[in-house]
Amino acid sequence: MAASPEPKALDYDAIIVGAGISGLYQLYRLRELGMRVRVLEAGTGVGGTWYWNRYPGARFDSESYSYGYSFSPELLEEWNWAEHFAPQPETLRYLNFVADKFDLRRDIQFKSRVAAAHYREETRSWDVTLEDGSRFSTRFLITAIGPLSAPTMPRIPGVESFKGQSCHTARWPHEPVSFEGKRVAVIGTGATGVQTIQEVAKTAGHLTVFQRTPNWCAPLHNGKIGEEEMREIRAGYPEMFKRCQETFACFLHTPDPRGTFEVTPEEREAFWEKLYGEKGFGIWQGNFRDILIDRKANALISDFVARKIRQRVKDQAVADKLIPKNHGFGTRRVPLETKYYEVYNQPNVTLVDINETPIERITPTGIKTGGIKTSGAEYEFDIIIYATGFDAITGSFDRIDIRGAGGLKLKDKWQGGPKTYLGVQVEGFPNMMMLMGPHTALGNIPRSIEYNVEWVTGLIRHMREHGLTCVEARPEGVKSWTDHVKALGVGLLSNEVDSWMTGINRNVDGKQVRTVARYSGSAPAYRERCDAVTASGYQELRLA
Ligand code: NA7
Repeated sequence: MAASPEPKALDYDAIIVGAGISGLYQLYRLRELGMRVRVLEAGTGVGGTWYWNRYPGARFDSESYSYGYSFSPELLEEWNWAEHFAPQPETLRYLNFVADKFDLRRDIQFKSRVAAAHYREETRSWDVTLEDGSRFSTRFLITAIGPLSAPTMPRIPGVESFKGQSCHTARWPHEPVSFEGKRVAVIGTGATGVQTIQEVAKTAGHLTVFQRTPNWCAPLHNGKIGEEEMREIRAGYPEMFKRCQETFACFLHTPDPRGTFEVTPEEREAFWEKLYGEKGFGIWQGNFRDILIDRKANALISDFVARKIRQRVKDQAVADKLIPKNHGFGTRRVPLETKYYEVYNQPNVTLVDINETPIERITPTGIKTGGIKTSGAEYEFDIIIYATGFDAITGSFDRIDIRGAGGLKLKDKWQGGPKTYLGVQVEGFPNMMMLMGPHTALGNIPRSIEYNVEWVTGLIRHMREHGLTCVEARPEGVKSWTDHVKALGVGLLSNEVDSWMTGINRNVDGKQVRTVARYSGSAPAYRERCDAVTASGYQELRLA
């Protein structure tokens, strides 16, 4: 009798999809285990978010030094941040520096967009197919595809007909774009739109902003970092990273233990003035502990920020349009700004409220609005910028044909909202691990990424040490984590508001109903839960 043929060896031990902050670090860690790893990256370079989002004005809203990797003392020693909130080119340089320093590129395959990943039960492995048809097999499939990486264009008729230059902010060209003397439109006023608008307004001949929903923005207070200051920052790294581990969402800022009504009105006002004058997310993440759960507290802080907007914008009719009416401060992602509101005092900037005059269509020469309260208008533009956001959190998964055991599609599995185990695994999708997937702690993202990567690495190390080739979440583990994530969202004012954080995107079919796709508990609690799983020898998982 002929011996049965040797099963074909797998191409790789692990395939990581994406060479952004999480993919790069996961590659570094798995190499340490001596694994054969391949990173498949759609772009032509490393950087993920910071590779794609080259739009004018793109920068951190987290303090640069709190955003960099913390795992390598040498890296911390060698890299100097030039600004408190680094602009995109600096961050991209940083990530390239990391890739070079750790010689990561030799395991990264660029221009390789993953189209499909199918699990094979016989071999406990994944078959990964690129858009160009090439295929690879791997034991582990690790998604490092980012929660905000699937850009969405608005569903407005005529988008394709525009003859000028047009671009989504997350697909910005690599060549510089000049706005000098140009007629420019920006559609969208989220964190991206705000950064874009304040930059484009500096040079555009005329900038017209099309706003559907205003957001509550707060000052960034960026500044350069001098040599001496960088030395101080470096000396303080251990303490700073320790603090990031202790705060609610890994930022330098964490809620003040006091309630809004536990202080006098004067103390309250003074505290808010102080926060409004300080760098970064303090006013959002370091405010009184109840502003995001108590309606009255939230109304007061919203009123404070509204007064600031009124003071900064000269034309009160315009100020009124810029003040959100359908949600309170901090219940959506707070865009941080540098003279954003003052932009609307410039003669070369016009704000169009598309609730009053909705965009009817994009024309070959510009944008045509219709009128409800006032008559519509026809605008001519040289450039249209779409700052219209992303199919967030699950969108990057939906764009890949991911099928688990028995051919089950992940997209079908997640109908009605994602269901995960610790945000890392999905029942029925063995050996697939998600970095920054749904239901993980996001917050100051590189801090969360480092933890996520280390946890996944620990699990894989455990499997290799015990000769295990298959790991899968159990249904009861998924149910309990998903229920927990949902319970954490109860009572949060942000969960009563439409935004990418509640899974809403009016430009995507099936994303019209709010879902809980985001873990809203504290990062320390998340880590504690995951650490307990490790300590128990991963008993909650099905290992074979
Ligand atoms: P966001 O925050 O989702 O913002 C998208 C913006 O685009 C928002 O103002 C939308 O208005 C607007 N939008 C989307 N579709 C349309 C149409 N069809 N017409 C007019 N306006 C539209 O995305 P960002 O890129 O700014 O930020 C995403 C995250 O990336 C950010 O929170 C940071 O964490 C990094 P809407 O509010 O839906 O009325």
